[in-house]
Amino acid sequence: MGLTLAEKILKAHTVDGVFEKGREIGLKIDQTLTQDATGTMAYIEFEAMGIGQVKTERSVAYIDHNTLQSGFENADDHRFIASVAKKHGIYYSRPGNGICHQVHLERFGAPGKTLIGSDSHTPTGGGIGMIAIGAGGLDVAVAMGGGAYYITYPKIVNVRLTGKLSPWVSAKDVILKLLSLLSVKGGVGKIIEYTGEGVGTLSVPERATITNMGAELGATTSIFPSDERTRAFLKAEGREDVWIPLSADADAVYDEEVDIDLSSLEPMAACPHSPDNVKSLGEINAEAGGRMKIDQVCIGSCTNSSLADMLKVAYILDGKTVHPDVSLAVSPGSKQVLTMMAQNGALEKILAAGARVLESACGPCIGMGQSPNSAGISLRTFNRNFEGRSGTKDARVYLVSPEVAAASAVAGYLCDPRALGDMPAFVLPEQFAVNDNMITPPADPKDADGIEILRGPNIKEYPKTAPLADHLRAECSLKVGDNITTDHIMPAGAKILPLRSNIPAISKHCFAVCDESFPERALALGQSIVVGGSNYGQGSSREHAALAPLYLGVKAVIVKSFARIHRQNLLNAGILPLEFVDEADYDAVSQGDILAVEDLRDQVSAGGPIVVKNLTKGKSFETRCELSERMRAILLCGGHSTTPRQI
Ligand code: MIC
Ligand code: SF4
Repeated sequence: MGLTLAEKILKAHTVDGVFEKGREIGLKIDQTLTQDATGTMAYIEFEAMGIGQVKTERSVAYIDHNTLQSGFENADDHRFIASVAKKHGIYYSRPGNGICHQVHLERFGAPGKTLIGSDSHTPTGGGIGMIAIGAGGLDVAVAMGGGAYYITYPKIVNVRLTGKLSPWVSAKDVILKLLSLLSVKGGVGKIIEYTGEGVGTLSVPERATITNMGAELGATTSIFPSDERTRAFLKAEGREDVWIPLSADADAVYDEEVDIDLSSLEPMAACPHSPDNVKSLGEINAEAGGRMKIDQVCIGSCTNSSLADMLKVAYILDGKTVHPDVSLAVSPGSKQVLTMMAQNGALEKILAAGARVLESACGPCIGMGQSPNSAGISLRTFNRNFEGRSGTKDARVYLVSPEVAAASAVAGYLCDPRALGDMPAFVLPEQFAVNDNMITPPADPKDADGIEILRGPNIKEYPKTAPLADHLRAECSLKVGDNITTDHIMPAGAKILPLRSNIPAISKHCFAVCDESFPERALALGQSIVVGGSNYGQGSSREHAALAPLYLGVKAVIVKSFARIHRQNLLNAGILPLEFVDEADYDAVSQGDILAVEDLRDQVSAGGPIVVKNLTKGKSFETRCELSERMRAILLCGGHSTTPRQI
């Protein structure tokens, strides 16, 4: 039986476990990446392992998230990460060089390789045929130390692309279509593999937009074949030598099939507050009484900030002025993109139209500035529109393509770019403006001992964990609903992100979006349990969404279902992740109920259902905690953090 492309790469990298569907497999990781908002913790964890030089083929530390330096904290973190990188064999991409996923695609990604990154949009690398997976910082630290990265052998979904995108319809519309079909939990436990003759019509940046936002499906990762278009992209980057052709076997067997005819797609938008709340522009305008007036447009982020995107934006803005009621921000994805825009005149057109050009970084996407006005309507080319993420609690964020964003910025309302008429061919240069002067190579290993790690006063230790107790008796300190994101659990934004290296301080903001009194209540209780609905923990890879609850004494989280990375982060932190066997039992638990689990260690070891008693209601219910032998051992001893050398 033939293999899918994803299976070929997974098989070639399986170093532990049995290569069978549904079983846990340990993967050899060729490359890692970190960014600064998750990186400090990851490197604190890496340092605790006592390993000298990283054992990967290539590890890169990017500075792209915490670039607004309104205090010493972010700059201190950058300095810390730079010093760790220099000492331990890690390449360091300096602030200003660009967003990790964009730069990694340009400068380091290679078909057939495995990559894990402490950021959920690491699957961007699937655009050039990598198996690129988002993970918690601790898992990335283990991989840097040469340890395997464990996943459950996923289901493989074949998304067959036929036809060709119509003018002004974009790669963003392909992934929005898929989100409308599969939803934000439709990809959990799955790899999305793209096949079919439509693949060849898409350039690498377009493919990367699609694999990037596969994260919003909850998928383990997404992948495109490596073909002549991949080769042309790598050649333009001066890296043709890493190109290899890769595709699925003709007789590959997939678990699910989805057909998308590219020619049938139209421009769409994901409406507030979820990336799968997808509607056509016509529907949205009709709901708004004809035309939806807008306040802000932001173009950029790791989803849509390539040169190809910026060329389209420049063309649409050429000779026009941004509507007087609209603020337009543009953040090119990398120094390379910005340089080429400066060289070919695209930047001048964008500036002349009145755009506010920002540095090449995550910026508004993570609430680092550019928060919209009160109840403002913001069109963004980003990948997430969760409530409050923009920094304005009552803002309404719509996710759109760069084409829709630019056309609307000029019109002042949500606008269909197809009204622009004929679309010129946007041709990418054969040679990109390669200049790696902002990527600092590590020191020679023989000089590593002499390199001092520069630790600022805001950088605190990893919180303490403890072996799993025999009995648990604790109050339900918070009950939340379905699709709770890590932006709910541990919000980001310009005010909170500088606390990423200081768990006691950042914990004060835990669950602030849902209930501002939670941190105080949880601390006062000493230990407690959180109850939630389905797809709990969707969104980012931030392990802070597990470490803050750990610090606040959360011992277990009981939900209908978990998102993959967050569940793993809870396990790594020694917090028990339980799922209701019968989802109806969710309704029978109230905040304030006292819950108890007896013989917890024995029940976890036995691997069967775990019985939770609701002492307040006088009822019991069953939960499940499916774990491999390896993970069970880790959980029993209190999570990965107490066993950092166990790799
Ligand atoms: C995000 O887009 O939510 C982030 C910020 O990039 C996160 C990582 C983080 O919280 O630092 C992610 O996607 O993993
Ligand atoms: Fe940065 Fe936004 Fe991409 Fe996250 S989604 S890596 S914040 S650009």
